[in-house]
Amino acid sequence: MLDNGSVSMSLKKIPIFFTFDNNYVEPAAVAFYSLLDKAKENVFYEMYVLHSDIMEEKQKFLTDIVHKKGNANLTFVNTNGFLDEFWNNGSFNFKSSNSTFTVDTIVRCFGSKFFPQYEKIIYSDVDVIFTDDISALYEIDMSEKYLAGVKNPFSKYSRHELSHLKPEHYEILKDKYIAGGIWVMNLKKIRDDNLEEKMVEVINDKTIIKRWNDQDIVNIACGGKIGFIPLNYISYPYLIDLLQNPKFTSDYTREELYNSIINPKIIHFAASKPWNSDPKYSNLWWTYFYYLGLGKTKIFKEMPSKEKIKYKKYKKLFLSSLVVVVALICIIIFG
Ligand SMILES: [Mn+2]
Repeated sequence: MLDNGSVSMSLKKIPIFFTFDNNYVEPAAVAFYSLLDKAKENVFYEMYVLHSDIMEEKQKFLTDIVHKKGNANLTFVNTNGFLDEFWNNGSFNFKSSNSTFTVDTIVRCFGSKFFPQYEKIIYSDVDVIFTDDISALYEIDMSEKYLAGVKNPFSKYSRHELSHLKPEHYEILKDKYIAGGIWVMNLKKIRDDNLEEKMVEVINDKTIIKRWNDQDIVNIACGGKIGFIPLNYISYPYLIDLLQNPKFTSDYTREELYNSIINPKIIHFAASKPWNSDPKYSNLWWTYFYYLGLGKTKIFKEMPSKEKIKYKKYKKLFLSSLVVVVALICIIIFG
Protein backbone atom coordinates (compact mmCIF):
# COMPACT_ATOMS: atom_id res chain seq x y z
CA MET A 1 0.00 0.00 0.00
CA LEU A 2 1.18 3.51 -0.71
CA ASP A 3 2.21 5.59 2.24
CA ASN A 4 -0.20 8.40 1.39
CA GLY A 5 2.29 10.73 -0.18
CA SER A 6 4.77 10.84 2.67
CA VAL A 7 8.31 10.21 1.53
CA SER A 8 9.77 7.45 3.62
CA MET A 9 13.31 8.32 4.54
CA SER A 10 15.71 5.47 4.01
CA LEU A 11 17.81 4.58 7.00
CA LYS A 12 21.48 5.45 6.64
CA LYS A 13 23.65 2.87 8.41
CA ILE A 14 27.02 4.30 9.31
CA PRO A 15 29.88 2.31 10.84
CA ILE A 16 32.00 4.14 13.39
CA PHE A 17 34.69 2.85 15.73
CA PHE A 18 36.48 3.96 18.87
CA THR A 19 39.56 2.68 20.68
CA PHE A 20 40.08 3.29 24.37
CA ASP A 21 40.88 1.48 27.60
CA ASN A 22 38.99 0.69 30.80
CA ASN A 23 39.89 4.08 32.31
CA TYR A 24 38.13 5.99 29.54
CA VAL A 25 34.72 4.34 29.82
CA GLU A 26 33.11 7.41 31.43
CA PRO A 27 34.34 9.92 28.82
CA ALA A 28 33.24 7.38 26.20
CA ALA A 29 29.74 7.32 27.72
CA VAL A 30 29.52 11.10 27.30
CA ALA A 31 30.77 10.84 23.70
CA PHE A 32 28.41 7.98 22.78
CA TYR A 33 25.35 9.58 24.30
CA SER A 34 25.97 12.92 22.62
CA LEU A 35 26.66 11.26 19.25
CA LEU A 36 23.33 9.42 19.32
CA ASP A 37 21.43 12.33 20.81
CA LYS A 38 22.48 14.64 17.96
CA ALA A 39 22.06 12.09 15.16
CA LYS A 40 19.47 12.81 12.49
CA GLU A 41 16.38 10.62 12.55
CA ASN A 42 17.35 8.62 9.46
CA VAL A 43 20.82 7.76 10.77
CA PHE A 44 21.69 4.50 12.51
CA TYR A 45 25.20 3.91 13.82
CA GLU A 46 26.97 0.55 13.82
CA MET A 47 29.34 1.34 16.69
CA TYR A 48 32.46 -0.66 17.53
CA VAL A 49 34.97 -0.43 20.34
CA LEU A 50 38.44 -1.88 19.81
CA HIS A 51 39.88 -2.54 23.24
CA SER A 52 42.16 -4.77 25.26
CA ASP A 53 40.89 -4.48 28.83
CA ILE A 54 37.36 -3.08 29.22
CA MET A 55 35.56 -4.97 31.99
CA GLU A 56 32.31 -6.86 31.28
CA GLU A 57 30.23 -4.66 33.56
CA LYS A 58 31.53 -1.51 31.87
CA GLN A 59 30.77 -2.98 28.46
CA LYS A 60 27.24 -3.63 29.64
CA PHE A 61 26.99 -0.11 31.01
CA LEU A 62 27.94 1.43 27.63
CA THR A 63 25.68 -1.00 25.76
CA ASP A 64 22.75 0.05 27.95
CA ILE A 65 23.31 3.73 27.13
CA VAL A 66 23.44 2.95 23.41
CA HIS A 67 20.29 0.80 23.53
CA LYS A 68 18.43 3.43 25.51
CA LYS A 69 18.92 5.85 22.61
CA GLY A 70 17.85 3.09 20.22
CA ASN A 71 19.55 4.39 17.08
CA ALA A 72 22.69 2.27 17.21
CA ASN A 73 24.28 -1.10 17.89
CA LEU A 74 27.44 -1.46 19.93
CA THR A 75 30.00 -4.26 19.52
CA PHE A 76 33.20 -4.75 21.53
CA VAL A 77 36.17 -6.24 19.73
CA ASN A 78 39.08 -7.49 21.83
CA THR A 79 42.43 -6.67 20.27
CA ASN A 80 44.63 -8.51 22.77
CA GLY A 81 47.95 -9.53 21.32
CA PHE A 82 47.48 -7.62 18.08
CA LEU A 83 50.43 -5.29 18.55
CA ASP A 84 52.64 -7.49 20.72
CA GLU A 85 55.38 -7.93 18.15
CA PHE A 86 56.22 -4.25 17.97
CA TRP A 87 54.57 -2.60 20.94
CA ASN A 88 57.61 -2.66 23.21
CA ASN A 89 60.16 -1.67 20.61
CA GLY A 90 60.59 1.73 22.22
CA SER A 91 59.60 3.79 19.22
CA PHE A 92 56.55 5.39 20.79
CA ASN A 93 56.06 8.53 22.80
CA PHE A 94 54.07 7.22 25.74
CA LYS A 95 53.47 10.41 27.65
CA SER A 96 52.47 13.88 26.65
CA SER A 97 51.68 16.66 29.10
CA ASN A 98 48.00 15.76 29.47
CA SER A 99 47.52 12.26 28.23
CA THR A 100 49.02 8.84 28.25
CA PHE A 101 49.26 6.82 25.08
CA THR A 102 48.23 3.21 25.29
CA VAL A 103 48.24 0.29 22.92
CA ASP A 104 44.70 1.34 22.01
CA THR A 105 46.07 4.55 20.51
CA ILE A 106 47.97 2.63 17.85
CA VAL A 107 45.30 0.02 17.14
CA ARG A 108 43.12 2.74 15.61
CA CYS A 109 45.52 2.98 12.64
CA PHE A 110 44.64 -0.61 11.73
CA GLY A 111 40.86 -0.38 11.35
CA SER A 112 41.21 -2.16 8.01
CA LYS A 113 42.32 -5.34 9.82
CA PHE A 114 39.35 -5.41 12.17
CA PHE A 115 36.54 -4.43 9.81
CA PRO A 116 36.83 -6.55 6.65
CA GLN A 117 33.06 -6.18 6.18
CA TYR A 118 33.35 -2.45 5.42
CA GLU A 119 34.91 -0.40 2.64
CA LYS A 120 34.74 2.78 4.65
CA ILE A 121 34.47 3.62 8.34
CA ILE A 122 34.57 6.63 10.66
CA TYR A 123 36.98 6.69 13.58
CA SER A 124 36.45 9.03 16.55
CA ASP A 125 38.23 9.79 19.82
CA VAL A 126 36.15 9.72 23.00
CA ASP A 127 37.49 12.90 24.68
CA VAL A 128 34.79 14.74 22.76
CA ILE A 129 31.22 16.00 22.87
CA PHE A 130 29.18 15.73 19.68
CA THR A 131 27.14 18.89 19.27
CA ASP A 132 25.62 18.15 15.85
CA ASP A 133 24.85 15.34 13.44
CA ILE A 134 28.04 14.10 11.71
CA SER A 135 26.58 11.70 9.15
CA ALA A 136 27.68 13.91 6.22
CA LEU A 137 31.23 12.73 6.92
CA TYR A 138 30.37 9.34 5.52
CA GLU A 139 29.47 10.88 2.16
CA ILE A 140 32.67 12.74 1.43
CA ASP A 141 34.67 11.80 -1.63
CA MET A 142 37.46 9.39 -0.66
CA SER A 143 38.69 8.36 -4.11
CA GLU A 144 42.48 8.02 -4.21
CA LYS A 145 42.61 8.92 -0.52
CA TYR A 146 43.43 6.58 2.32
CA LEU A 147 42.15 8.82 5.03
CA ALA A 148 40.34 12.09 5.56
CA GLY A 149 40.84 14.22 8.64
CA VAL A 150 40.97 17.75 9.93
CA LYS A 151 44.05 19.66 8.86
CA ASN A 152 45.98 20.77 11.91
CA PRO A 153 45.13 24.49 12.31
CA PHE A 154 48.18 25.16 14.48
CA SER A 155 51.07 23.75 12.41
CA LYS A 156 51.66 27.03 10.58
CA TYR A 157 51.77 29.00 13.83
CA SER A 158 53.61 26.51 16.08
CA ARG A 159 56.21 25.32 13.62
CA HIS A 160 57.76 23.04 16.22
CA GLU A 161 54.66 20.80 15.99
CA LEU A 162 56.14 19.11 12.93
CA SER A 163 59.82 19.82 13.59
CA HIS A 164 60.50 16.17 14.48
CA LEU A 165 59.67 14.98 10.94
CA LYS A 166 62.44 13.97 8.57
CA PRO A 167 62.92 16.60 5.81
CA GLU A 168 61.50 14.30 3.12
CA HIS A 169 58.35 13.68 5.20
CA TYR A 170 58.04 17.33 6.16
CA GLU A 171 58.14 18.34 2.49
CA ILE A 172 55.13 16.13 1.70
CA LEU A 173 53.19 16.79 4.90
CA LYS A 174 53.78 20.44 5.76
CA ASP A 175 50.48 21.52 4.17
CA LYS A 176 48.69 18.20 4.60
CA TYR A 177 49.32 16.90 8.11
CA ILE A 178 45.98 15.85 9.60
CA ALA A 179 45.18 15.79 13.28
CA GLY A 180 43.85 12.81 15.19
CA GLY A 181 40.42 12.92 16.76
CA ILE A 182 38.19 12.17 13.81
CA TRP A 183 39.05 10.30 10.61
CA VAL A 184 37.19 8.80 7.70
CA MET A 185 39.11 5.71 6.62
CA ASN A 186 39.00 4.28 3.11
CA LEU A 187 39.43 0.67 4.23
CA LYS A 188 39.19 -0.71 0.70
CA LYS A 189 42.05 1.38 -0.61
CA ILE A 190 44.09 0.75 2.56
CA ARG A 191 43.72 -2.99 1.96
CA ASP A 192 44.18 -2.83 -1.82
CA ASP A 193 47.48 -0.93 -1.50
CA ASN A 194 48.55 -2.78 1.65
CA LEU A 195 48.99 0.41 3.64
CA GLU A 196 49.02 -1.72 6.80
CA GLU A 197 52.47 -3.03 5.89
CA LYS A 198 53.70 0.51 5.29
CA MET A 199 52.41 1.56 8.73
CA VAL A 200 54.23 -1.34 10.38
CA GLU A 201 57.41 -0.24 8.56
CA VAL A 202 56.97 3.29 9.93
CA ILE A 203 56.43 1.88 13.42
CA ASN A 204 59.52 -0.32 13.23
CA ASP A 205 61.78 2.33 11.68
CA LYS A 206 63.75 3.66 14.64
CA THR A 207 64.98 6.62 12.58
CA ILE A 208 61.39 7.93 12.34
CA ILE A 209 60.44 9.79 15.50
CA LYS A 210 56.79 9.12 16.40
CA ARG A 211 56.20 12.19 18.54
CA TRP A 212 52.46 12.20 17.85
CA ASN A 213 52.22 8.39 17.71
CA ASP A 214 49.11 7.40 15.75
CA GLN A 215 49.00 10.71 13.87
CA ASP A 216 52.60 10.41 12.71
CA ILE A 217 52.11 6.80 11.66
CA VAL A 218 49.13 7.45 9.40
CA ASN A 219 50.36 10.77 8.02
CA ILE A 220 53.77 9.40 7.09
CA ALA A 221 52.41 6.11 5.72
CA CYS A 222 49.68 7.82 3.63
CA GLY A 223 52.31 10.07 2.05
CA GLY A 224 49.85 12.88 1.36
CA LYS A 225 47.04 10.75 -0.10
CA ILE A 226 44.80 12.45 2.40
CA GLY A 227 41.44 14.23 2.29
CA PHE A 228 40.31 17.11 4.43
CA ILE A 229 37.18 17.62 6.48
CA PRO A 230 36.00 20.96 7.86
CA LEU A 231 37.53 22.34 11.04
CA ASN A 232 34.21 22.33 12.92
CA TYR A 233 34.55 18.54 13.17
CA ILE A 234 37.32 19.31 15.68
CA SER A 235 36.33 22.46 17.50
CA TYR A 236 39.29 23.17 19.77
CA PRO A 237 38.20 24.75 23.08
CA TYR A 238 41.38 26.86 23.26
CA LEU A 239 41.30 28.16 19.68
CA ILE A 240 39.37 31.30 20.65
CA ASP A 241 42.23 32.37 22.95
CA LEU A 242 44.82 31.84 20.21
CA LEU A 243 42.72 33.92 17.82
CA GLN A 244 43.18 36.91 20.12
CA ASN A 245 46.91 36.78 19.45
CA PRO A 246 47.64 39.04 16.45
CA LYS A 247 50.60 36.82 15.57
CA PHE A 248 48.42 33.71 15.11
CA THR A 249 48.47 32.39 11.56
CA SER A 250 46.78 29.33 10.12
CA ASP A 251 46.07 27.55 6.86
CA TYR A 252 42.42 28.23 7.60
CA THR A 253 40.75 31.55 6.91
CA ARG A 254 39.52 33.71 9.78
CA GLU A 255 35.94 32.73 8.78
CA GLU A 256 36.71 29.01 8.98
CA LEU A 257 38.46 29.40 12.32
CA TYR A 258 35.59 31.35 13.89
CA ASN A 259 32.97 29.13 12.25
CA SER A 260 34.54 26.09 13.93
CA ILE A 261 33.79 27.72 17.28
CA ILE A 262 30.42 29.25 16.43
CA ASN A 263 29.06 26.12 14.70
CA PRO A 264 30.92 23.21 16.23
CA LYS A 265 29.98 19.66 15.25
CA ILE A 266 32.44 17.99 17.60
CA ILE A 267 34.11 19.67 20.56
CA HIS A 268 37.43 17.93 21.07
CA PHE A 269 39.20 18.27 24.40
CA ALA A 270 42.48 17.60 22.64
CA ALA A 271 44.76 19.22 25.22
CA SER A 272 43.21 19.85 28.65
CA LYS A 273 40.40 17.55 29.66
CA PRO A 274 37.33 18.60 31.69
CA TRP A 275 38.33 16.09 34.37
CA ASN A 276 41.87 17.33 34.95
CA SER A 277 41.57 20.99 34.13
CA ASP A 278 38.89 23.49 33.28
CA PRO A 279 38.80 23.99 29.49
CA LYS A 280 35.93 25.85 27.84
CA TYR A 281 32.77 23.69 27.46
CA SER A 282 33.67 21.79 30.65
CA ASN A 283 30.24 22.63 32.06
CA LEU A 284 28.52 20.97 29.13
CA TRP A 285 30.72 17.89 29.57
CA TRP A 286 29.97 17.67 33.31
CA THR A 287 26.26 18.13 32.59
CA TYR A 288 26.32 14.98 30.43
CA PHE A 289 28.42 13.27 33.10
CA TYR A 290 25.89 13.90 35.86
CA TYR A 291 22.89 13.26 33.60
CA LEU A 292 24.26 9.82 32.77
CA GLY A 293 24.88 9.11 36.45
CA LEU A 294 28.57 8.47 35.90
CA GLY A 295 30.90 7.75 38.78
CA LYS A 296 34.50 8.57 39.31
CA THR A 297 37.11 6.10 38.15
CA LYS A 298 40.86 5.80 37.96
CA ILE A 299 41.44 8.73 35.60
CA PHE A 300 39.50 11.01 37.92
CA LYS A 301 41.45 9.87 40.96
CA GLU A 302 44.84 10.24 39.30
CA MET A 303 44.18 13.69 37.94
CA PRO A 304 44.47 16.75 40.15
CA SER A 305 41.09 18.19 41.07
CA LYS A 306 40.12 21.78 40.32
CA GLU A 307 40.80 22.71 43.93
CA LYS A 308 44.29 21.29 43.76
CA ILE A 309 45.02 23.24 40.57
CA LYS A 310 43.90 26.47 42.27
CA TYR A 311 45.92 25.61 45.37
CA LYS A 312 49.00 25.07 43.18
CA LYS A 313 48.52 28.52 41.65
CA TYR A 314 48.32 30.16 45.09
CA LYS A 315 51.29 28.16 46.33
CA LYS A 316 53.38 29.51 43.44
CA LEU A 317 52.18 33.06 44.14
CA PHE A 318 52.96 32.64 47.84
CA LEU A 319 56.44 31.29 47.18
CA SER A 320 57.34 34.03 44.71
CA SER A 321 56.11 36.74 47.13
CA LEU A 322 58.21 35.11 49.85
CA VAL A 323 61.31 35.33 47.66
CA VAL A 324 60.65 39.03 47.03
CA VAL A 325 60.14 39.74 50.75
CA VAL A 326 63.33 37.87 51.73
CA ALA A 327 65.27 39.74 49.03
CA LEU A 328 63.95 43.08 50.30
CA ILE A 329 64.91 42.21 53.91
CA CYS A 330 68.42 41.26 52.75
CA ILE A 331 68.75 44.55 50.87
CA ILE A 332 67.61 46.49 53.97
CA ILE A 333 69.91 44.62 56.37
CA PHE A 334 73.01 44.25 54.22
CA GLY A 335 72.52 47.47 52.26
MN1 LIG B 1 41.59 13.25 21.74
